[in-house]
This record gives sequence, C-alpha cells and structure tokens, in this order.
Amino acid sequence: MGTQRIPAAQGVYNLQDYDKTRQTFDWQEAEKHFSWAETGQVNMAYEAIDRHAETFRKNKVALYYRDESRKETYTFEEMKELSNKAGNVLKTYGGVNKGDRVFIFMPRSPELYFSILGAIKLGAIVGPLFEAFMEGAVKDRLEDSEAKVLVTTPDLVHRVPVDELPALKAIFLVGENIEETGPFINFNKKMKEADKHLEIEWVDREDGLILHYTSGSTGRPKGVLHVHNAMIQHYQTARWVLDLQEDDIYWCTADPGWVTGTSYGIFGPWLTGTSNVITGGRFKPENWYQAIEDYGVTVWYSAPTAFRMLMGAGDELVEKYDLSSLRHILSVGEPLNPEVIRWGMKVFGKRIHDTWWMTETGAIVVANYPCMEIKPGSMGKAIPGVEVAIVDDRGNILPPNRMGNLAIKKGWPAMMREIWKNPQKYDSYFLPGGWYVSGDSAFMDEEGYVWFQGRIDDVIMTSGERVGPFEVESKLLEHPAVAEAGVIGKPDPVRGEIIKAFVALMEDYEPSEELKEDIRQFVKTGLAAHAAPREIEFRDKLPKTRSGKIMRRVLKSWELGLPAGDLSTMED
Ligand code: 6R9
Repeated sequence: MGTQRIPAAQGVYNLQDYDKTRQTFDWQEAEKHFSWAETGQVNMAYEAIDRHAETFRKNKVALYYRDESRKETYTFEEMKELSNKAGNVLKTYGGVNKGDRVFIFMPRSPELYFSILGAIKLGAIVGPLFEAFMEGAVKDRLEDSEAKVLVTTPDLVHRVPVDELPALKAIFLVGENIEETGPFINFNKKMKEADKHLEIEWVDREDGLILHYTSGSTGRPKGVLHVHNAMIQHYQTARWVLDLQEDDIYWCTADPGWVTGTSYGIFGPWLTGTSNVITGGRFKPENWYQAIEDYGVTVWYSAPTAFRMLMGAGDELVEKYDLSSLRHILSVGEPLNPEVIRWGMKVFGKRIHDTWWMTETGAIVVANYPCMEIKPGSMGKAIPGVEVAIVDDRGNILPPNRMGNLAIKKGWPAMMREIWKNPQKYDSYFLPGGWYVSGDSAFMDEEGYVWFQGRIDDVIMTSGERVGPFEVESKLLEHPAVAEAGVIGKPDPVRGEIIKAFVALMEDYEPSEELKEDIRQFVKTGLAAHAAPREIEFRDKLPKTRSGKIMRRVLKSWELGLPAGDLSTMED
C-alpha cells in the first residue's frame, strides 16, 4: 500500500509549508484573533457570528440553508440578531443561565442553529442529539446531563419521557399550531416577539461549551465535554486543513448530533467567517450533486460512507452536474479506502483529503493538507502544534512502521475536559507520560504519515499475524461485486482467530459459493494469503452508526450470538 503517492495540489493555500509551520507554530498565534487576547474573556458564539457582523462581513452570507420545503439565506448580521433572539427566548422562558445544559433534539433547520448559538451566548452547555434517537437514547442523555431545557419539535416530543426527567424545566417546540401547556413553549411565536439585542455572557476559556454523547463498545453512552478554548483549534484547522478562504462556499454534510457537524459544521467555518451551506432532509445522490452545483460549493467535507454511496450511484450521474466549483474535498469518520480516492480523482479530478480525529479530540488532529503528497490509505500527518505518536500500552514511543496505540500528547487546545460526571472514565484515557490513548491502532511511517489499522478491539490476531480489518475491507471493496464490507476476527481453536467478512453486494450481483471463492481469491492475490477471509457471509445491509462507521461489535455479536450492547447510535 505504501508506495503510491498523489502529488501535492497546485494552488495558493493557507498552509504552504507543512514542515516549517510544524517547527515554528505556536498556539498563541491563533489566540490573538479572539477577544480574550484583550479582555481575558470570550464567547464562542460571539467569535463565530457577532464578530463578523461588526466588520466588512456584516452582509456576507453566513448560512445557506435548504431542505425539501425550505430554501433560505442568512447574513452574519441576521445570524447575530436571530441567535440573540433565541438567546432571549431561552433565557426568558427557560430560565437558562451559565452552565445549564440545553439540549437540542430536532432535524436540521435554521432554528436548530439559532438555538445552539443562542444557548452558547448565554454561557449554557449545548447538547445536540440526532433526530433519529428513540425514547431510551433520549432519556439516557437528558438524565445523565440533567438537562434543564430542551428544544425539539412536535413530531419528536413524544420520544421525550418528560415525567421521568425531573431536571427538565422547559421544552421549546419548533413548528406550527403549538399549544402552550405545562412545560411546553412555542418557540417560533416567542422568537417573533423577542428582542434582537442580547447581553452576551462572557465566559472563561475553560468554561463548558458543548456536551457530545458518544457510545463506547460497552456501557452507557458517555458525555464528552468541550470548552470554549477549543475554538483556537477549530479556527486553525479550518484554515490549515479545510483551507477556508474568504470567498469559499463550504459544505459539511454532517449533522450536529455528530461532533463533525458542530466542530466543522458550525464552529470552524464561522470562526473563519466563511459562507456555510447546510442541507436538511435525507441523503440522495442527486440532491447532493445538485446542492454543489446550485451553491457553487468550493470546499466539501464529508465521510467515506457517503462517498461510497455516491460511487455506487454511478459515474454517469456525476456527469449530469456542473461540479467545477469544487476545489477542495475532505473526508472523516472512518478509513478512506484508496479505491474511493481513486474514484474521486477520476470523477471530480480532485484529491479527497482524509482527516482523523474523534469526539474526544474535539478537532482535527491528523490530516492530509493540499500542500502535501497523499499516500492513499494513510490519514496524513499530525497538525502543527500537536504531538502524535504510536505508543505501546505503557506509553513508550514505538519506532516507525510498528503497529500500536495511536496517541496524542495531552494538552492540545480542543481536548475534551471531562467525561460528564465520570472522572474515573476520563482518567482511564491517559497513560504515563501524558499520552491520550485513542483506542485506535495505527503505525507511523518514516515520513510521519499515520496509517490506521482499526480500533484496538477490532484488530485481528490470526495464526500469530496481526491484521487490521480496514486493510482487508479496503481490498474487498475493490472487488466489483462488493458494495460494503465489514471484517471481524472470529474465535478459532487452532488459529486464535480467523478472518470473517460480512459483505453487502452491488445490485447486479447474486450471492453464491462461487462468488465467495472469487472474492476470497481476490483478497489472497491482492493483499496476502493470511489476510484473506476464511469465511464470507452475504448480508443485505451492514450495521452502521449514523456517522457511517461499520459497527464491528454488532457483526461480532451476530457471529457469537451475544448481546450487541448500546445500539442507540445505529442507523435505522
Ligand atoms: C470525528 C469522528 C472517532 C473514531 C476514531 C476512528 C474513526 C475517524 C477516521 C477514522 C479511520 C479516519 N475515524 N476518522 N478511522 N480514518 N480518517 O469520527 O469522531 O465519531 O468520535 O469517531 O472514528 O476509529 O477513533 P467519532
């Protein structure tokens, strides 16, 4: 895998010289953009919106929004006023104060963004939830966080067990024909009456900003708390990695229920004063290409599953649209298969830049930059200002090309500050020497490129060989019959584990024993004999999270007939 390289992209980029910046960069350079440099205090929503409304960007479009029934545009000035109004509504009728948890449970809409920004202006901690969560998932999160206020819709509110949530004081409903009884308040009506001026709550950079619940392989979902200080890394990575520049039209396809949809769907783009496209509604390849064409999207941040689905929709479809505005494409969330990068080069004529980070890291940590060669299959290099290494289980740094724990030196700006009400869990992430252990296994080559191998729990030991499931899945995807693949280690008395692949087939293919054998041979000759799956099982669909990650622990539970654990983040 390691030999192929795609040359650096041609153009003028915010990050021109990776090595030099790595040697000289200091986070204080990024800090001076924000108000704490002068006043010692800050507020994310002010820095993302109001600050621009006081400059030449006042009438620049901040938000392009559309879904099946709405198409709207808001300038920075309008976003400032509407988030002020939302802040007033939450304060007056919800009694929201600094530090209170305000949860947002609704499909994407402009009101979702006004509410998030309004809550942040009050110094509240925002908890965004995927609209697809069912009652149990909603309850777990509102209960654990002791949310005081919820913003939701009449369609979703029946999934909120109001009587079982004593901390919940007010529920704002966004929609039409709302009856204001008990804790229920008509959000849109109150917005119309609200004052467009708001006293911003200036906070300390270490004060709470956002609480993202994320599921581990076991146990209940945990609340990952980020603070306002994260903004300097959101800002700096939006410049270096997303390469956002003044005239860009940027589209991040992620929902705010996922950290990508807040760090890079809200904070990164708006901290840099960029015009931000947000679309609601369901995924449809036609609509996605149409959005790029209609808005003239220049920078596009999405995920491998989405790219694979677009790939599956065929190259002819791409040709029906004018996508010439695109200048920079990025991916996050799971391994970006070399096959997908090759497809991107073919149909868009552009490189897809992989980025790696986690809910816990708060912002991008490893990335491919436009000024750098891409080695397909690698996630790129650490961002300047952050130290990344491969360490063993005791925190010793491993030499190049050795598989181990992908780790980050404690203290990067966007690092999570707390696991909500669970300090032991928080401490368990760190090894001696101050290494944060990501739970991912990877190796780093001599040039500093990081190669993802799988979650630590997912790495397979077969006949003494360590096999990263990602490598096998990537090879499987290159087979013309394979649409999706998930690979696990299946316990085996002789070999320790054997490799088992779950495969969803492309539409024109029928399952058969011959096809299994053909796929097996394909991996054997293309990758390695020991990496070829001994068992292949065809399935119509593979279990995935809403952010597109194949849930290998669900595959494992199918295989072993065991309970699958927390499934609240699984797609429908
Ligand atoms: C932002 C986000 C984090 C986990 C992470 C890793 C996987 C993310 C990846 C990737 C391979 C990449 N992951 N980016 N794996 N290549 N470029 O995804 O956060 O939902 O918390 O997931 O996702 O396993 O540890 P989160």
